[in-house]
Amino acid sequence: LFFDRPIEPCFMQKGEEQAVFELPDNYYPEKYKFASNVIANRFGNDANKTIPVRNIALPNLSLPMQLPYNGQFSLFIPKHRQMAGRLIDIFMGMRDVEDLTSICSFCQLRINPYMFNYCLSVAILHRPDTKGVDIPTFAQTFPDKFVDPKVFRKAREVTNVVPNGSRMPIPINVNYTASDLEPEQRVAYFREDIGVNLHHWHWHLVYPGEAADPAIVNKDRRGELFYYMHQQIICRFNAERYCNGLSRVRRYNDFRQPIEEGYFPKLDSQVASRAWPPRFSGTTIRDLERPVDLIKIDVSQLETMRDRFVQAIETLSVTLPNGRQVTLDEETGIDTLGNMMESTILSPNRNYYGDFHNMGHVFISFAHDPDHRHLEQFGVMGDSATAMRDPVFYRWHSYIDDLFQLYKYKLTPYGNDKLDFPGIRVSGISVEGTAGTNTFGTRWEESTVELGRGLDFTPRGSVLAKYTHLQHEDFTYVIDVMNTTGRGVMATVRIFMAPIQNEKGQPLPFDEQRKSMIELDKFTTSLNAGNNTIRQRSVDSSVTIPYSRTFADQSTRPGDPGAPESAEFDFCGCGWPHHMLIPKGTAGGFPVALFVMLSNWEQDRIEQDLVGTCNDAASYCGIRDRRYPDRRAMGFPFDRPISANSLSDFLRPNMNVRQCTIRFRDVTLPRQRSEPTIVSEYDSTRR
Ligand code: CUO
Repeated sequence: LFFDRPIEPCFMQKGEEQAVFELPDNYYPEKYKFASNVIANRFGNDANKTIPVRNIALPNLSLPMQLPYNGQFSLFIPKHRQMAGRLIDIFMGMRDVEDLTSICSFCQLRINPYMFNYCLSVAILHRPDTKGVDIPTFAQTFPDKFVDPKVFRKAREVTNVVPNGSRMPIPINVNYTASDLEPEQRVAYFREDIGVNLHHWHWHLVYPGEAADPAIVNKDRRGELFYYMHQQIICRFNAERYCNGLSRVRRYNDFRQPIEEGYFPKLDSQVASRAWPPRFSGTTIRDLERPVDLIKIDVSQLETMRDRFVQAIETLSVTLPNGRQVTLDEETGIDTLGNMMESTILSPNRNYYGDFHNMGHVFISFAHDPDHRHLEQFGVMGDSATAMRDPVFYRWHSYIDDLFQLYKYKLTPYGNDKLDFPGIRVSGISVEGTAGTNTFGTRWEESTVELGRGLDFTPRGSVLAKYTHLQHEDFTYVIDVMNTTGRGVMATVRIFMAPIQNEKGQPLPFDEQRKSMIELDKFTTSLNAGNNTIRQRSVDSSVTIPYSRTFADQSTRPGDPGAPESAEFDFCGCGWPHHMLIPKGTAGGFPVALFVMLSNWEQDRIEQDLVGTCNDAASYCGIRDRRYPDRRAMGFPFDRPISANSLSDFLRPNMNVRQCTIRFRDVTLPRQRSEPTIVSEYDSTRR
């Protein structure tokens, strides 16, 4: 109930077995003092039973309650992070699930719904007694962060007029935020994709930067993963740009210059009853002084943070609060820098290095109202669920990535000891699929998403919406391997793709190409002595999660007919959306290099048990409660400079490359249900 209809009080909704919550008297806020009548009126006799909520000694909620109930919530704003940190703490500290339920039913009526949802999600993810509890995908609870608000007017009409069961899906507008006059619009299908934005929100949910309990933040290599996951987003975005005749994204590195790209999000917050503010083309970020958000910071401070960061890289050492210097070593340097840059509580010296990346988001998101004189909230860059919609997101993160690359350039290129796999030869690679040999086929696809949970104070039932997104035809990698070691061996297979040329058809210099490598898959395989043929399906990618998981619909549950196999699927919402695995390509065929490397698993392996964990999208998301499942640097072998002039010069016998083509067909097909997902009807009584 806490994830359904976020602003509709939990005691007005029916849960399992048609039951309703009965709160202790002191839990009802003033406006709901008449609540016992409400329950009777609303549910009459069909509420079979009431669930009494335990009356507990309420903790001090004054800090999280400072955020206005109908306001916005941003993880990038330090004050909001502190409030959330406190609330997470409270939720984590509850003795058992009954106490947690009790405090939640109190908070749900008083705490900002966005913050409440975030903190409860983090707590459920991390409490031992709530592992495996279902939470609906964020897009169902807050569809207002993902789709054109026109949908909600239609949905209200539909829920009030058309009986449940006869409702037709409502089309969601795509490509509605700008016209063809705006060149950036050509990649709006990527920026505004619901799955892409859900992935980003989920990543930041799984990897919070702040909590009173450091264990929630301190996950294996989380700083490095911050660098790598966002680096991959930039690679993917640049590839999409080349396919659409746009040059690679320009870094936003001069904070005194106007930001050329404007963005008009055309989103409404249903909680705040406000439109998300736009940013006009040519806006320059300004010094911020917003007492309401406890923000007072000058642009020059952002520059100072940047300079200190660069200095740390140049000297390969970090200054600690006590003045001591610590060396950035090859093994953990990137992880430290990731936490310093983001920043998180794991930053070695937050006072000195500041909060560079987060404050960049904040400066940009308040550029339209830096001193709050117009009483405006932040723009889409201020929220991890919406930031990727804005072209400036990629300009900012390109710069962030560039700074990380400064560090990577300091490292010595990998030697043969790291690159070779003696006795193993990759004799051939190819791609097979309906689009043809060595061809990736792409097109548009129409899928449905459930909105019913996100519609407060409307009649119950399913409301489906249709949205159009990129899709590729399924394919299989076929890799021929000769093993001359004379015995069986275990190998890690790494598969990357990179553009060969830019938007003008000019070949990419190798150093740029290796930094443009998109990870497509990584898996372990056993090789027999002699010849082997490895066949790996695109749907099994370690980067992506299936559509059904991106849009996890709780009305199918593990064990139900047509439900996903894994009993853990609810928590595994982090993962690149599978429909975005392959860039769009072009009608004439966009050439890409497909690269495969086999490395010695004995050198890559991490000893751990993976039973019952979400481990199928580990490349960008890691594995819940486990170590990152690969000992090598993320992005290996392309994360460091390479002393070769071309990809073919770089090749070792245990690697191979194949030129492939991405061919786009401008047709829209309904989703083919090769995997179980959408159910036609959403039934709020099933959990
Ligand atoms: Cu994910 Cu800037 O960190 O958005």
